[in-house]
Amino acid sequence: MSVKTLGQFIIEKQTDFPFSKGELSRLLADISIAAKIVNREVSKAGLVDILGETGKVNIQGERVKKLDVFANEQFIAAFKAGGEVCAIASEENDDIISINTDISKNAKYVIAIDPLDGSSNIDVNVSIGTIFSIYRRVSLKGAGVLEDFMQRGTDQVAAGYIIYGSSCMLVYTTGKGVNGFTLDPSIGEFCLSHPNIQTPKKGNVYSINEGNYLHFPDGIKKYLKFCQEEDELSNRPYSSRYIGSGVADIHRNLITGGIYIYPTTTKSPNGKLRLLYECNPLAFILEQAGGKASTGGKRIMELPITELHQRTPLFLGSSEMVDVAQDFMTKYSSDLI
Ligand code: AHM
Ligand code: MG
Repeated sequence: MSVKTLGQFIIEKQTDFPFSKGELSRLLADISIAAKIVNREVSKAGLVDILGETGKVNIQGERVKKLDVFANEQFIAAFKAGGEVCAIASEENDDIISINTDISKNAKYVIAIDPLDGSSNIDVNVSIGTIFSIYRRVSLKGAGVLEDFMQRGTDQVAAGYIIYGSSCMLVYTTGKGVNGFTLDPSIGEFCLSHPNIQTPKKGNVYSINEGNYLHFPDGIKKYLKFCQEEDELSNRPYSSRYIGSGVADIHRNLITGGIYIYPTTTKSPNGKLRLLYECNPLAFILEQAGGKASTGGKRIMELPITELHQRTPLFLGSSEMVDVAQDFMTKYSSDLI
């Protein structure tokens, strides 16, 4: 059986971009290397207690870092060394990190990243992920600036996620479909395992933190009751599946069909998730796979962005399921959309 590695695939696809000089390919390669390093640490996370607790010195004499801090440092180091981006925005950093080195001064791109998403699952051996979003810079040269990130999701050049789960997968799009690669640990390579992913038009899974039920808008409360009703024709009741790691919940729903919702709540009137490095990249992937991404009323990728860590409600998944959930919002919570 022939195996296609991520590296081979990227080189083949470079011809999709006739004026490309290989920078985007190199940036994707940098991401995959950092992902392998993070995966190595994630897979031995449980050993931290044996080797030395966070903040203490381990038996090799190194300080043990929290995994999210470690992941942030690895990705930033990879981007600085690669020289393909002139600025980084990370969930872990209040401000952008501008890069102005000799190798980055002609860089065309900026990258926004959530280095380790699913923070509540990091210490309990449950799948976590990395999400990234790449834009062409709008500033002319030198170090990147905040304005480079103030672009709509529709301006993304590429986006993807890595899931550190029962296996490690990298899924990405450059706007020409979605492809998934699984890390083969025996050869240390991401191998094409899910070519041209298409998400089913509908599924029977809904993913939402129902613990917040009392704080949900009426449209969501009614939609959840609809999901739970018996109806043979539409295969209801749907199954409820919520891990609390967005990447894992959304990856499962991408493959099997389903809907993920993080709505506004009375406690978080703008929702919880961040537009730049969580919602936009996931929206780009879902749309490229034939799904939909909305705020419950508006398309995520068309939202204007004015703040780096801006939040938005998110309805993401199989197109027909997102449509139905939006109908409930229009009918019962039109003031919120
Ligand atoms: P994080 O970036 O702090 O990890 O937050 C994002 C995560 C998503 O991955 C997940 O779907 C959601 O927040 C879970 O939030 P909650 O615990 O409120 O349900
Ligand atoms: Mg996050």
